Amino acid sequence: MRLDVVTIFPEYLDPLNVSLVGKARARGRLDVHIHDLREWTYDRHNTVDDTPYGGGPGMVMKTEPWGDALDQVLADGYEAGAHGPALVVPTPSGRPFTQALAVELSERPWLVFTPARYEGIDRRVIDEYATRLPVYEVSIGDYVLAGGEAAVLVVTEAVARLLPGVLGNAESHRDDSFAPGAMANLLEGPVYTKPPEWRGREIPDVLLSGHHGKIARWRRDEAFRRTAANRPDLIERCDPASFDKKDRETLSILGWAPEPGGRFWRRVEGVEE
Ligand code: JB8
Repeated sequence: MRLDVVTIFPEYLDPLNVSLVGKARARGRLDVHIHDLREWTYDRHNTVDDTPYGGGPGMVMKTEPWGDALDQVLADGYEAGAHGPALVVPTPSGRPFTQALAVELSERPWLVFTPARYEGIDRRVIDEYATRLPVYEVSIGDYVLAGGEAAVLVVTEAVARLLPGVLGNAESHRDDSFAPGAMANLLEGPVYTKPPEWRGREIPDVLLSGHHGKIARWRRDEAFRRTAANRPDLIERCDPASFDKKDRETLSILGWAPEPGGRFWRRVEGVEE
């Protein structure tokens, strides 16, 4: 896979040389090209922003540097033999970045990222390139960053670990909490390793029992406990047909009950029934 990133902070992308993504590059699975947007400015101050039409706070990134940069990045990529580019635009107004979208992006041969600063990029740039290639406007979560570079790191790591030959067998992704087909899309429970006692804290007995059935049951119960506490939306979204008798008991203890349609809702806390 080829990745291009156009940014006014190229150093922000230095972490792409490290760890899993760095290894994917070293192994030739990932071909990363970082570009400084200011190379496509022609005034003394290397201006990339201007005031917003219609007024309002902040600044907007100008059309011309982005247009010239993307034209050249695309031309150079095609020249180098790349094909099938898609544009990935981090923005708090984008569609949520999910594991399903990571899988979709990992199946593309070439991603071009355009992390912005200020109030974002003049809309005409996105509209122009959307006539030439697929555009993914993505948000990595419901909070506001100062710019899109950190989102590029997040998306790249989520995508790179899905590429063939990047993850070893030991760290295979079948069991990821959000992988399609993971344990009913529940969060994962706690994990433990040696030593068996640390600061007076022991390992749950069941994990030392060697009883694989009981271990699987315990892990599933713990997954429900955590999901109910941290992500009740995931329980409500679950197909109740995927719950067995013990799951229903666990959910009931945690305050959940099936509604007439079968989906589970949490009983309201602090209300005497
Ligand atoms: C300027 O929070 B975010 C995000 C925030 C941004 C830009 C891009 C993404 C550009 N602020 O996902």
